[in-house]
Amino acid sequence: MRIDILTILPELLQGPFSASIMKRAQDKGLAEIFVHNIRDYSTNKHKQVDDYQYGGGAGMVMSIEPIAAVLDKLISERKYDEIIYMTPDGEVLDQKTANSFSLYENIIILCGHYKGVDERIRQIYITKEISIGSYVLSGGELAAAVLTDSIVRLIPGVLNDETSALTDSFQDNLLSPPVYTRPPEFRGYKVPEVLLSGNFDLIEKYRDEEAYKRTKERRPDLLD
Ligand code: 6GU
Repeated sequence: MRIDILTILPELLQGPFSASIMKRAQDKGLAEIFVHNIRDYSTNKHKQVDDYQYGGGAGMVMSIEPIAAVLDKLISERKYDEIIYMTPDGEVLDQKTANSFSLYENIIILCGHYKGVDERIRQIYITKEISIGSYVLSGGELAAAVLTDSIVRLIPGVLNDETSALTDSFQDNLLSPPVYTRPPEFRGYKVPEVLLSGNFDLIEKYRDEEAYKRTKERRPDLLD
């Protein structure tokens, strides 16, 4: 899968993709992530990428032309399954959306800043608008990294048995059960007996029950 990310702050996106699972996915050739600096496409002599908003009011708006220039170049090179705009007024990301995006061949992710992008970019190019929750971030970059991580880990071959996505929280609309490792007792707190029993039927039953209990207590909305 190929993911092209458009941003005015490429340095914000270097860390998240250079370690752990996202790095492994790229090293294995299962994901290709390209970060494009929108500023490189500005024809303005000051490399300006934003401007005052029509109608007045505080806050700058990201200009059409440099964004359109990157998008036109990418679109002319290959077919994209989705052109996603990261914005707090988008559809809130969930596991179902991540699952469906992970089946795509090529996607573009546009990161917004300031007051956002000129509305016509959204009208002309954008096929999906995604938010990562009901709070405001300074820009779309961290949200784009979250979205990319949620997708890349689902690409077949990225995770091994130990990190399998099948047992993730949310994959079956349930939160994960509690987990333990050695020692069997710490400051009087004991690992539940059943997990030490070696009886895998009982262990599976315990985990199913705990997952359900936890979901009912913390996220009853997932059970609806
Ligand atoms: Cl996608 N962008 C920004 N700037 N803030 C957000 C967000 C996105 N999702 C939640 N908050």
